[in-house]
Amino acid sequence: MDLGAITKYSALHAKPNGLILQYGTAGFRTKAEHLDHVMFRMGLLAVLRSKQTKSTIGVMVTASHNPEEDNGVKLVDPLGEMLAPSWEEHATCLANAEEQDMQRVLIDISEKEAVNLQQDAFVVIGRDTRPSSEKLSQSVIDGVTVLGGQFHDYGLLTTPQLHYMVYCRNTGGRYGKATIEGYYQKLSKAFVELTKQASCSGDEYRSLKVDCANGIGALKLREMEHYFSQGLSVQLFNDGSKGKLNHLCGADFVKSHQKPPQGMEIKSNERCCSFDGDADRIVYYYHDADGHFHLIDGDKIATLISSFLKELLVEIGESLNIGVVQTAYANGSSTRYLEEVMKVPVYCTKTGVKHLHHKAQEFDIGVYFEANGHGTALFSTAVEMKIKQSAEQLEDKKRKAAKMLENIIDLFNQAAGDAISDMLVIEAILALKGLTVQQWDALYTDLPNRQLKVQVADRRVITTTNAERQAVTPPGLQEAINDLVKKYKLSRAFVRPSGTEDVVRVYAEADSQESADHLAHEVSLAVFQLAGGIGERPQPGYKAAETTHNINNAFGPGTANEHTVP
Ligand code: 16G
Ligand code: MG
Repeated sequence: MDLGAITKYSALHAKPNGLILQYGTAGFRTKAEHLDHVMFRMGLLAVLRSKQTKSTIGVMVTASHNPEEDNGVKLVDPLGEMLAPSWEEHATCLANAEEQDMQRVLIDISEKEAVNLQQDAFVVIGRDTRPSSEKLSQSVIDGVTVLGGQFHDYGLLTTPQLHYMVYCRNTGGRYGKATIEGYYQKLSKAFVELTKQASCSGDEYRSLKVDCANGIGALKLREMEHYFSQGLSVQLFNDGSKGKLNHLCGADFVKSHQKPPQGMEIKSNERCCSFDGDADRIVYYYHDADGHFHLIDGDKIATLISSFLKELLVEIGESLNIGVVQTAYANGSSTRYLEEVMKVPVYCTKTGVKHLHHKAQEFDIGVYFEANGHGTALFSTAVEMKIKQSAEQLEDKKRKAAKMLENIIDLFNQAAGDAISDMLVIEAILALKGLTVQQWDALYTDLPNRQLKVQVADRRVITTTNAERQAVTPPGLQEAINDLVKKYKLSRAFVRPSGTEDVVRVYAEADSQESADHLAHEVSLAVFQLAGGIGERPQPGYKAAETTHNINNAFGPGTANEHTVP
């Protein structure tokens, strides 16, 4: 390590005084102007991680669904997964080190992690379309270079595309070619093969409106469109030519506001979807004949996908172990449908993609989705081999199903949840099953639910267990929630400190919207009283007229607590 050079270059990427940041569920995220030093330092850290794992490491510059002025960075581990937890701590430590402590912190990390500094390092970098991203990714490159690492800058990429590149590079090309064409070709080939077998070929099945959040998804979908146009025609909205990134559009907006994005005309029963700003989340929606808006969230996406996979396995005659992974935010109706109707086992993990991804790896086939639209399906190597063999050996009908499954496996981005890949999977399944968007939506009816936020002096006083479904501290809170839940039918409620905002989140679900609203309000009051609430006491406030059919995981804007659906 050339400590002199590190000190010299680090001073060119100086840390603002007093700024403390934490590597959270999705890396570092804050105002872009505060991130130059973090980018440089993450370049350094990526080199150490690469040396330690003897693998290519990814660095993605994005702040996903945050406003355009923000930015962020996250590191991608060798198999395309999120950075290991012990390294998240190193990232936080390094990002917050004062200039004079930089050398010591770097040496500490290298010693703790037994990094062989003589080892070569390779880092790949991607960025979203934010105005600040190009300069910030240059700072990452500075960090990589100072520590003697090699790099490849992919430039503009969606987050899941960068995960894909890392995965391809570290598996010797077995997963795919680590180029943007490689990605387009792999997914499009699988998609076109699949949709060729669909008997319904009317326009209704083959056209889709896509809201791209004015982000990177628009650029990449436009580049990719002609590869799969034989099977699907996409009409892009919020493509970045006019509007601001994530402003009044995108998956996060649609999900939390329960309404269509600005700039998209929707005719009744037209199938529409929204990506978020870095295209790793997707939700679907439509307007019914009466003009009512219907959201189809991650829970229903997981249901469609896992039901289809299960049906294929039955046709092939394989009894593989398939599991669906959700979080506590999954609507109770989706869990019941999967367990009782589809007979698929369902597991619950803490919020945050890495927890779901990790759990899904335990199955032959693991499908995971958060209600907010983050998710994908993972297939074990043994399953991939088995299905490949079956696609060649079995008799006709079974072979057809095996071939379909083989293509579906190729169509999923198994490195990370991916809006483009998920969209193509969903479109292929709808076409193959001849399902309209309404029929898909009608698989089950969501239980009415409500989310609120409560402000407390220190949200860390709330600790949870059982995948965030039960509060351990403060004392008495869980007992209070239990007593409140008993008052309503089909009810459930939980609270957890947010990992991205300084609030406590409250979720409640019950047999009617009125009951869900009451329960959420009462639980908010319990949090306010027992967990050190600050500001105005939570007020009751939902009127029937203000509710919508499918309030789910609505992390809308709001302060002390939310009373209206914005
Ligand atoms: C982050 C997570 C997302 C989770 C959300 C919860 C990743 C890539 N993203 O955006 O999965 O749903 O945080 O936010 O892991 P909250 O802790 O504020 O409720
Ligand atoms: Mg995102």
